[in-house]
Amino acid sequence: PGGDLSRSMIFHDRHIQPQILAGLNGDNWGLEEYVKRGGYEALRKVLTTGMKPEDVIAEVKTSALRGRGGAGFPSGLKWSFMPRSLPGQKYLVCNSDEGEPGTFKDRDILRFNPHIVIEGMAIAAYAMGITVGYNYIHGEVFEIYQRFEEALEQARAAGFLGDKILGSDFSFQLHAFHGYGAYICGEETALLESLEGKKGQPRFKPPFPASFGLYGKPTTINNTETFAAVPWILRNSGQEYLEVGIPNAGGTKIFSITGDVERPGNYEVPLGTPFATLLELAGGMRDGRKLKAVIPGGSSSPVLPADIMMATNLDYDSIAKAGSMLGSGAVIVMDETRCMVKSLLRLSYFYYHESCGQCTPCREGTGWLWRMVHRIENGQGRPEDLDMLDDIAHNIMGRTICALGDAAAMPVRSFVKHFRDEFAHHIEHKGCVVPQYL
Ligand code: L3W
Ligand code: SF4
Repeated sequence: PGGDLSRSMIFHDRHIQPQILAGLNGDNWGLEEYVKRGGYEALRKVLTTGMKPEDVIAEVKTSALRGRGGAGFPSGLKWSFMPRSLPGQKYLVCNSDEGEPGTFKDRDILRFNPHIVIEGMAIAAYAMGITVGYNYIHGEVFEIYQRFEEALEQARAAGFLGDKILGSDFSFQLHAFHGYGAYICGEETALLESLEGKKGQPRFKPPFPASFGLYGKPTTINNTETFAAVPWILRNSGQEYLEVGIPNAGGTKIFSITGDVERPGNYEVPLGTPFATLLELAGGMRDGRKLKAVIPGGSSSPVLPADIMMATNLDYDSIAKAGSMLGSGAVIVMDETRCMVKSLLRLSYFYYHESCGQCTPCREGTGWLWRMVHRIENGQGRPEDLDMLDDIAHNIMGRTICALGDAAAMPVRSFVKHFRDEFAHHIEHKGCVVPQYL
């Protein structure tokens, strides 16, 4: 990893320790070391001190933990959707199909601290009355899958997974699943299709997985980092977790910072940390260059110009107010040497390539967007192209089965909105305003 895994920081005049990456050195991922760090204490507390499932859900609700995969949906609320008393099979699924350009936090959690995810999933399963779970791991990171399998074996051997965990009446069987490497399989319903052995294509929602999930059974899906937050909440308290972050968004968040910074990597900081602080932690701008723009939440989130970003805090509501999304916390930093047309060309090709092809606006529209940006980049743009780009993107949004359509459209609209002059210069002068691209 590029980042410092165990850094602590001062926030709101308090010393905040990382909750997920604390004490990791790259070699201490195993069970013994995890237990030495206080691992599985939360599960023991939940199962052996008479905590009821509804007490666990109440604690998670108090914590204001929000989904770390991109949507920021309140986790306690999601858990409460599970019809616990309904007879029949129910499933728990961890979405480790990390594929968002810029995001690489889940693979580091699984590589350096896999037991924290296992413990979080076991607690979640107890809270929702679930007996079977799967961790769907992105297909392009095979060694992470192997590591997780190893951690599962350790947990089973030590009695933290399997039948009658820690002598209680609670049993939970957890399995690892090696995904296929398609971006769309990170969309929760496509993931379920893929887990069932079918082609990974999104389903219509509703019904949500909470009622019709894996094999049509009630299923709760959370992101890897979301599960990893759970042991801290139960070991300490929901209230303490809430106080680490800000109201309506408790705890810390791992930000994957990349691009033109001195020290790219994963940084775990409290939600609500100013972007300027994260930039400083990452060593500032590379070679002392000037900040031009930031994509704050992975490639699906709208780009923001430097002045807006430097005045923004890293939490769901602040970034939404600034006109973008916290998303999965992938912060892509671009300096003054970056060409916005070329950058958008890369992004729009990605969505065109990854569209599953089920809906016409996404299948055709992503191709149109890419081809138009391509011609602007190659000096064949037309003056009317900028309005047309916005029009096509507008017509994709909200008209597709899953969020990939919006994710392809939003960057286009934001790049053209904030850097219109640069696009217009490309069209008029058939070249770039940025010196090295001339
Ligand atoms: C039951 C209801 N459940 C919502 C559940 C729903 C899901 C969660 C959030 O997209 C975003 C997307 C990407 N009854 C419910 C309900 N739920 N209402 O709550 O749902 P939703 O639809 O708001 O979001 P989503 O479909 O999960 C996720 C964006 O994240 N994104 C993607 C990141 C990619 C990665 C990665 O590669 N790892 O994280 C980044 O910004 O564009 O907007 O569970 O079932 N009434
Ligand atoms: Fe597939 Fe795109 Fe439709 Fe999603 S929006 S279902 S990726 S075609």
